[in-house]
Amino acid sequence: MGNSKSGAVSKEILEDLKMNTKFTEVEIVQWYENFQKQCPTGRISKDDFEAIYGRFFPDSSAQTYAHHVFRSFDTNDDGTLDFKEYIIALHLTSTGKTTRKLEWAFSLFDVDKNGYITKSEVREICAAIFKLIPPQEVAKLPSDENTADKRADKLWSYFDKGENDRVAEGEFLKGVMENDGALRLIQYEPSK
Ligand SMILES: [Ca+2]
Ligand SMILES: [Ca+2]
Repeated sequence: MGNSKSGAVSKEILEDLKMNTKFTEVEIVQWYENFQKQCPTGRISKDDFEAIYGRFFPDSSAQTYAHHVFRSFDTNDDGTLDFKEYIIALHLTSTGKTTRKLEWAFSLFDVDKNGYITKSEVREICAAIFKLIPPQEVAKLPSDENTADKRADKLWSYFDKGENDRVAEGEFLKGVMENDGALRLIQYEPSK
């Protein structure tokens, strides 16, 4: 029990984060201090997370997507993000086309966490992604991806599966790594 109020990030978490992210010790320590200031309880609730996320998408609705992102980061399923979950989240969403990022994308699409992605899960996440896209950008999308369902159909076609089949993690990673089109459709990056 002793030093739990010391305010420093624990050695165990520090080592773990240094190993699992590209962040340096100095960065991690700094973020921990910020995290503690903004979040004295040491936990981010789902509502807080959705509010933070929403600020990045002022012209669209980020709540549904943020809900799924939160679920994918809350790895211990306790309904809050602790510092470690938060930093892993930052890391995964700020890096490029890495295997870890794609593994995270898989967990985002695997809504019921059963280790497989179904077409209906793809539809659900595509609908959430679609709400992130401001209307003026939707108007410019190609005709085969300008609705959530069309986007889901197009993305699903890269995995070469039937409507009722399911996609395992390895198949998902392979499909996305081998097809830039699929990589583009699993995410939405604001255009500026
Ligand atoms: Ca958690
Ligand atoms: Ca699933």
